[in-house]
Amino acid sequence: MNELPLEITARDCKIAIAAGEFNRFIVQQLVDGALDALGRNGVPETGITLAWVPGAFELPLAADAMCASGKYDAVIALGAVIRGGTPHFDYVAGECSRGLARVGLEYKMPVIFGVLTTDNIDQALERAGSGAGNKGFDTAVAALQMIALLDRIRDK
Ligand code: INI
Repeated sequence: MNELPLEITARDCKIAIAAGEFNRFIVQQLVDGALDALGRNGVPETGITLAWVPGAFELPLAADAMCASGKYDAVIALGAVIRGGTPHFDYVAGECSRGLARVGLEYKMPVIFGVLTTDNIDQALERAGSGAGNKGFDTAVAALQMIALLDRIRDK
């Protein structure tokens, strides 16, 4: 059996982060978590591009442009969609997740889903805490793991 484990390999990675400005007090913590994880894993600041978009609904288009540019090894999409009793939630969260999945498959690149979809602000804050309790941190690790895995599968 040829098993390909989850791993992070040392190579010069270029990472793009698209972040939704809506609920920025939460999303900023996700961005900070992602930057922390990238730094700890040896990605230099010069290898990271951070772009803000108005809200989660705009993340797929930004991710599409980032993938199309050919400049990055992975795209991390960060946002916070909070239900708050409005049907808007379902449209924004649904289109955002569908769009991001489509972009990743279309460009055959890791497009990592770091969008919190919660019922309330407290649940979102819980997932935007420090260290491993931070979804932004986890998404950056996932991005690096997917880069390493695709390198192995594609024999790079
Ligand atoms: N955008 C979010 O990122 N989170 C939300 O919770 C949210 N809600 O609840 O409305 C939200 N709406 C804005 C949306 O993403 C677009 O930016 C806007 O509709 C313009 O296209």
